[in-house]
Parts: sequence; structure tokens; C-alpha cells
Amino acid sequence: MSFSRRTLIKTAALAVPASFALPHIRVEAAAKFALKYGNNLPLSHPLNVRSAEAADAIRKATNGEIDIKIFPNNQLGGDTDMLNQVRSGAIDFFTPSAFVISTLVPAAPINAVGFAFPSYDKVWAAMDGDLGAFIGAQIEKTGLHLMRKVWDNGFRQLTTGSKQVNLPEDLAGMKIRVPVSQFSISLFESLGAAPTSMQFSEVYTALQTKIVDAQENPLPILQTAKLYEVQKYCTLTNHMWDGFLFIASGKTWKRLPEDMRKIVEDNLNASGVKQREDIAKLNDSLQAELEAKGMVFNRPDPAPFREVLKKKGFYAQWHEKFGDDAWSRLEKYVGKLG
Ligand code: X2X
Repeated sequence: MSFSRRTLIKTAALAVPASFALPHIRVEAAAKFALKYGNNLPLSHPLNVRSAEAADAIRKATNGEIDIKIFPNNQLGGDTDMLNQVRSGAIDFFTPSAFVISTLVPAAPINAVGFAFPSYDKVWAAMDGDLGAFIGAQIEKTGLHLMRKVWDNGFRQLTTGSKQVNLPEDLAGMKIRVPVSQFSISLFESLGAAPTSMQFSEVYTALQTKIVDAQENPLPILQTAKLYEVQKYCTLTNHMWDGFLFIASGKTWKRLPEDMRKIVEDNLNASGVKQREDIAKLNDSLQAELEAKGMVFNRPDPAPFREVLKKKGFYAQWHEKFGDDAWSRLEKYVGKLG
């Protein structure tokens, strides 16, 4: 755009009533609710692709009155920051995983109990059923609003820079980055590793500079955040299932009229269900793609890992911390644990 045209638009925006201004200015002027959504993942991740789709649908359904702008990739700060911002109302939406919100809602990572979920059909039955209802109720108590459909992060897999992991012994003393969550620390300590909590915004650099040797995340994150550039081995442990909780700031949610809330909730839920399918498809194709980029895969037997956790009292300890209600809701879907 040339200088004179820019000046003209500026002048037009100042001098002309919104209805006579250029179309893109008019849209902005019409948005009664200009809302911000922040997250920690690159634009190419299905979380961002599908939330952009939902934001478009919401804009259309409200004739532009709700305009959700997406800030991906930690643009608004790391997870801890974004959690504070959504609580204060500085941002309107945030999608923490259960780990990220666990500093506020300690029972949230009940869905991530080590080696609990054998498959996705059980995950979605639980998260769309009694387990998800429990997590939602805990979150609502803090004043935040949780959209009913949880989005997929995925089954977490272990990656390392220097050695392949086949047995729990291979984890001895390994410096591994985990999310900022007591629960993740506890699981990897029980397995004999040396975990460090770190926000996702710092993970790539920490691996590159070898502050840590390992991390754990689902395959779509290895791909979209390019962690394959700084990790060599991927061990398909499926050690936890993790989702993204689509939450709205309580302040924002109260401010929206009822019919608008329904439009937001319905569209986010619908896109969330499609996002789950996107991740399922990626899970089928990503191993080959990551192998082509140089990663070496293996798939260990989960039984010895589960045995160590049992022996170390991991299940008993977390059953007590999460409480009987949460634990029995999980076991309802996955069978007896520990
Ligand atoms: O921080 C992570 O590892 C991530 C991206 O999976 C979460 O948001 C928990």
C-alpha cells in the first residue's frame, strides 16, 4: 500500500462515519464484542485451524457482532501468563491442557492418569460423559466457563535426543521436560527420570541447547512445533491422554447475551469434534512423516512401565489426591487401575 493510500484510509477512518468507511473498517466498527483467544501452538496445528473455522462461523452467525481474534504460538505469553489473563478477563478464551490448568484446578489431570486409557473410544466416552462433567464442574467453580466438548491434544509420546527408551530402566536420571504440573513431575519421578517443569514456549530452545534431553508430547505437536529438528528418538509410550480445555473468561461469558453464548458454545463444540477427527487422521500418517525427517521410532510394551508406577505407589497416591469421586468416574470407563 502506498503512503498516500494509507494516509487516505487513516483520514477516512477519522473523518467519515463508520458506515461510509472502507469495508474492512466497517466490519471492525460493527463488532460489538472484539474477543481475544490465546493458545500455545503453531498456526498449522488443528487446534488453530479449527478454532479459526469456528471464529468465522461465529462472526457470520452474529453478523460480525462477535469477532474472535486468535493469537497462536504463545504470542500473548506463556501458558502461566495466559491462564492469569483469562482469569482476569484480559483475554477472553484460552485452551489449556489439563496440566496447564492443574495449578488452579488440581483435579483436572484425572484424564491423564498414566497408562489409563487404552484407546480413543474410551477417551471420548469418558470426556463426553461423567469424567468430562466432573472436570467441567471443577473448572466452573473457579469462575471460568468450559465448553462442553474437549479438544484433542493426543496420546503423549516420549522423545529423546541421545538414546532410545525401551524399558523403565532406560529413563534412569534422564533430564526430561514436562509441563508445569505436579502430576507430570510425579509420573516421571516415579519412573526414575529427572523431570523439569517448563512452559511449552521454552521447549524447543531447551532441547536445542540441551538443557534437557527429552520431552513428551503427541505426534501432531512434534510435527507442527518442529520438535523433530531437535529430537532423534520417539518412543510410542501412549503414557497419558491429554486434551485441550476450551475455556472462556468468566467476565466475558457473563457479558455475552444468552443467544450469543449459545452461538459461541455450539460452534466451538462443533469445530472441536472435527478437530478430534483431524488429530485421528494425523496419528495415522505422522509416524511415516516424522521417520522421513529422521526420527527413529520404537513401541515398547507398556506393562513394565505400569508395573513400576504400581510399585512406587503412583496410582494409590493420585487416587487419594484426586478423590474417590473422580477416580471412580475414570475407572468406570477404563476399568480398575493400580
Ligand atoms: O506443554 C505441552 O507439552 C503441551 C503443548 O502439550 C501442553 O499444552 C500441555
